[in-house]
Amino acid sequence: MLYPVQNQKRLKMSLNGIWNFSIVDEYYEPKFVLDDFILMAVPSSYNDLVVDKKIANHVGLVCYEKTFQIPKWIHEEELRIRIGAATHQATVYINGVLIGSHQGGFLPIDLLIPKDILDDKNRLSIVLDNRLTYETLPIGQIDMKNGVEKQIIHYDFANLSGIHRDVIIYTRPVNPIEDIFITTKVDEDKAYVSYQIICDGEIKLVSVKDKNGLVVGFSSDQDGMITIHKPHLWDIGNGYLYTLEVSTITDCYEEKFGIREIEIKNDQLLLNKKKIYLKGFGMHEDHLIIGKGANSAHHLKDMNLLNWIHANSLRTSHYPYAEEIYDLADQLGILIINEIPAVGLNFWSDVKVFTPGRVDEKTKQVHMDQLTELVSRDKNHPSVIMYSLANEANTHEDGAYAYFKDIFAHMRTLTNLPLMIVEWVHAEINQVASLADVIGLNRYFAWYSEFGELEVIEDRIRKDFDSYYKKFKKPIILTEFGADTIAGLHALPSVPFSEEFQVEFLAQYVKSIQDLDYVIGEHVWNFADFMTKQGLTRFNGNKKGVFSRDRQPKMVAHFLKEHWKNK
Ligand code: BDP
Repeated sequence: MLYPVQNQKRLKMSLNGIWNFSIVDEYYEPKFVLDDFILMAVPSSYNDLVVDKKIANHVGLVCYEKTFQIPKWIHEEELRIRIGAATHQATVYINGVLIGSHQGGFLPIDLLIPKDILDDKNRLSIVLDNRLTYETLPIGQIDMKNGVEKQIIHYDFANLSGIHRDVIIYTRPVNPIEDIFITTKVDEDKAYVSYQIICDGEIKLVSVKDKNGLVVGFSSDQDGMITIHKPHLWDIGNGYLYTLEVSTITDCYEEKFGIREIEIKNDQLLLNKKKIYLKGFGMHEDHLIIGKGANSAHHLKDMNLLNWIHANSLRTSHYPYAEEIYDLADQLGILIINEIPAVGLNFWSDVKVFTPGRVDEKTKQVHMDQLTELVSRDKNHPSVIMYSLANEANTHEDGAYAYFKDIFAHMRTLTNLPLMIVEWVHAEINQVASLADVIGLNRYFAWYSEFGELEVIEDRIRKDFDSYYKKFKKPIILTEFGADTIAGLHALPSVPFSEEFQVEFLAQYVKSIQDLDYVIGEHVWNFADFMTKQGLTRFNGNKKGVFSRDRQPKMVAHFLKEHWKNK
């Protein structure tokens, strides 16, 4: 799938802005104009924009509506609509006619607009259903309470809902370039750029241009290989990008790519044959007011903060992020572990998760479909160095291995990049981690267990990590460690929740892993405070951020900046 662009052959129009919005019932079909609506911003979550709790906490269906016109001079071209992401199921109608639907709130919806349903003025209706079940990712359950549907979720971020990414109408010419696949290989002072162009039209020229627009190689084959002499490698902090320019008789498209090699060798992570260590965060798409809405200024600010703190990487916990994040990471040389929303696959109780009727064959199919869509979307981003196939699933259950065996096998047909699974269970009972190339461990000693006892951390971590390494012989990333911290709360001596305690807590963790050779990275939980469902252990959200929700540093940010400076 190619991202919509505007160029000499393609036109794109943004439908972002203010839409009409209403809660609707189960049987709603947008036959007529919404007559009872409020105004809503797109892209954004609707939850924090409104003042009405009923809307903010709504579980079920809503309708977004907007009118648009298409210039009469668009004749031959195909018309498409693309919604970057909408939670979690989106059904799209134009002038009351259904044109398609999509399940999965963190990946794009791309649909053909049949021209014969268009009028001079058109009404676009997008009906969203934010309910999560065993046949969605993330999974969830719906419960009835006093005649009202309640969403049960087993993961720790708010089910912020809405049209979260750009809505675009775009054209493609006759015989469009459907897709471009690029892989690169480095051999001494040469790079081989293999490409495949999916297109029915005749290819005129395929050229590779360097950062300055100079042609460094070309071909006229549909599938081929272009050799680049003395290539500039894509690297951390140096996101050197080439462009593959394709022109056919009817179409043209420019796809950016980087030349870099990722490898796991002798328990180390290699970038361009050099050992690297991941420093960074598990993050969330989560901001004041706009919630999970994509916003260029927020994206860039987050990248600038990563750079300031000397981080080199992030995990898209716990779902694929907006494409712009990957574009920025490509340009800035930031590494991304790309995670699918397989989160909540454990109930923090003895209840079995991997069993028929819960997480079963149907869930597995959804999981696989989303992986296919994810790789299709992100395959050419040099910043993506690894995929994470689940976060904290109950991998000790008997059903888990059969489930994940198929998930990993499927993913290996889609990508050659290393695959990771992020674990909470202990090594002895883990039945799944052998399938992964890299194991992520989320650990909260001195927080969820032995609360406040900083002195236990080192011993617990070492024993736990060593047992993982001994059993699985795979490199490990400390994918989560953190303590809730109220910005501005100070205490000497420190107490949990104070900024001083967060510094001491993180310092203990990084010290515990510093001489474990098989540890290939540390990602603090979390980059910034974020919204969760309300609960006794959540004071208006999760406060484990190194930055506050409005992106101001807590004390610990300065500690990490210093710690990562020369690491
Ligand atoms: C881990 C989860 C993460 C939570 C974190 C926490 O992976 O999503 O936010 O714990 O409790 O279990 O802060």
